[in-house]
Amino acid sequence: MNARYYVTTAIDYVNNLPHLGTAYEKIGADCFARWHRQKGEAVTFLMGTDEHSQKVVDKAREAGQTPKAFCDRLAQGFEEIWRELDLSYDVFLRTTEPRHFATVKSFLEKLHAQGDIYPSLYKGYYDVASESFITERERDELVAKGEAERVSWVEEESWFFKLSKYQGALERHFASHPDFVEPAHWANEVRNVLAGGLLDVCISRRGTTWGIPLPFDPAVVTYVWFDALINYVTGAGYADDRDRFARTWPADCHVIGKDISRFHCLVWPAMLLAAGLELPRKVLVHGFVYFKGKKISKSEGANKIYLGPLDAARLFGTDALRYFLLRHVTYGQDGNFTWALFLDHYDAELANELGNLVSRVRPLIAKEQAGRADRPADLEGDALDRALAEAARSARAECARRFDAYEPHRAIEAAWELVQAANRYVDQTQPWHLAREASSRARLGVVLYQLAEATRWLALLLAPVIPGKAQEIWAALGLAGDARSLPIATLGQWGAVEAFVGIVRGGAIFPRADRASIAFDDEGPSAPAEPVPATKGGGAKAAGKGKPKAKSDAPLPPISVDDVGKLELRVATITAAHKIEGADKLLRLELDVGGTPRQIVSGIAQHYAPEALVGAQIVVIANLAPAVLRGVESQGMLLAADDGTGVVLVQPARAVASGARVR
Ligand code: ME8
Repeated sequence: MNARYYVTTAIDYVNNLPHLGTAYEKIGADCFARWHRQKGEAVTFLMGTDEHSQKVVDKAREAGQTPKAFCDRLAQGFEEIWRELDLSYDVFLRTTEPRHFATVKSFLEKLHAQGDIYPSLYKGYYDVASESFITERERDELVAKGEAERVSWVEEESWFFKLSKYQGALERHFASHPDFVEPAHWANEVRNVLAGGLLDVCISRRGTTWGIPLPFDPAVVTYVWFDALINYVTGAGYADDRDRFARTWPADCHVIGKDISRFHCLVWPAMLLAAGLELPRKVLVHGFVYFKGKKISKSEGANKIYLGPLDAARLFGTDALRYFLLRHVTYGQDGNFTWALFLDHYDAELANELGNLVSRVRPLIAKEQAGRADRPADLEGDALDRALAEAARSARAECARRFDAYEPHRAIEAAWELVQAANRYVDQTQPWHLAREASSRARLGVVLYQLAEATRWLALLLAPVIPGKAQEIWAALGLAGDARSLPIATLGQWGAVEAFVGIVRGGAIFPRADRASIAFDDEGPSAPAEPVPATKGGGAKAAGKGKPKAKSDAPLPPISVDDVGKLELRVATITAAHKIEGADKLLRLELDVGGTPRQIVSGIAQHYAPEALVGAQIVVIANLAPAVLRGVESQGMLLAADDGTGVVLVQPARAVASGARVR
């Protein structure tokens, strides 16, 4: 068995905050890292940010910031979102860190000294969106798609890496390592590119200071991809901890998206060969997640169909989102997210199957056996009992096989066989009937123990996928330790636990989704558009594409007094106000609305400084269904007026008690 395991994700460009697609990649890698930790391996899980892109320079200029200040803000936003998604990375690397500069410098010096880097004129196209030097044909394709503005003509004295020199070595590596790139269809694609012959690649950019200077020509900086790929060795300790590097490198698995496979499967291995380092054991290519069949991209994200990964996670729990993506996007293929799909699977599988199992087992043990389930002497004495134990053993073996094979969707399906077997067992044994007769109490004891045992197995089998809920289930069974860090071997034999004790009734682990409380339209939860009345002309734009109606000053049709009665308007006192990372117009306000704290997100950032708002009283619509704006839940909406000269909060004329009703 491999005693160590090093897994990496692509490092994200920081031109915008993460979206559902980038989150999907990290959740997959996190699942693999957690699985290998469960197996008892010493895992290093690396993530990070790719900061030396041209887009950062452009975006920072727009924001009136230095590129570094811009990156600092975004990198922090990335980490906050990753933590919310329960990503268990061990190292987070930013390419602007000194340890990375040191690694890149040492790579460049070695390759230059041995003649693998040489000067020449680059004459060709550059695509800013993908940060790639592109061919004339690729440029024509972008022009045909109406995306000509992405491309610029570049003619500059540059430095080239002798990629072509490694053609033969790469061919031999692919031939002798059939599993180097997976799934197979991606390996074929890369092999075809290789068969077409590799050309040397430009690795420098002139005319900018944003990047890592070439040690042998400090007037130019390293091309962002050459810099970014090296992150995988920096993250293993190449520059700052050689012992750790020796223990960690080579990577066992680079997890990447399908659009960047050539860089990872051809350019990067050639760079490593040139540097005299071992090649990664595997490049695992995943498909794209689309939202309602459309591509989600960061540049689009900000104002078009942005679906922050936290929209689903915040509303239904991080684990619900992780579960959906890992089970319902076949690994290696493209997948689709719609709210309808997500909610249907949430209800059918998490609430009605897994959640229901726990909700059946716990109260019965709490009520009928004072929270205890003791291992019976005749465990597996009955055909039904044996079938359940057998289902657990095969789920465990199959989960292991599928996680090892990077097929999380199949691992979850295997665990689900056990969920369904356990629910069937409840139906067949009818424990609530057994509880009625004194003569069947012994049988009840066996049945409830078997069910607790099946649930225990499920908690650990599913811990790489739904770590938080796995621990909730584990604790609900009165078990010690943390399911998120226990080895899978903790399961032991079927019946390893002598007694489950301290089981209480508890609430639902996955409460059914309350669809009525959130107005979904499959363009994201229909958040209240930013509650700033429209300024003339600007309102429609501010309301955003795809949102139902632009705000307008036109009079509205009359409403009845009953309609007015549906609005719960209350006075609120602002207790704190914060800017929201990456959203120039939004503030997050913490409110006291008569005792219950709540928060709202409001589009008043350009009109009020956060510190000036603390202590102010405002009027809020308190019964508005919650919505998520830029990943932050808004529990209501404030009232504000706009007469064209600016936005003014509607406020009571004198101090009133927080929570007072406004009629
Ligand atoms: O490519 N679905 O960064 P990035 C699934 N900085 N995955 C997606 C996706 C989607 N809709 N959209 C993007 C870069 N991705 C470089 C990587 S690594 C040395 C440098 C994936 O922010 C994408 O394929 O554009 C990539 O693996 C990752 O998200 C980061 O994309």
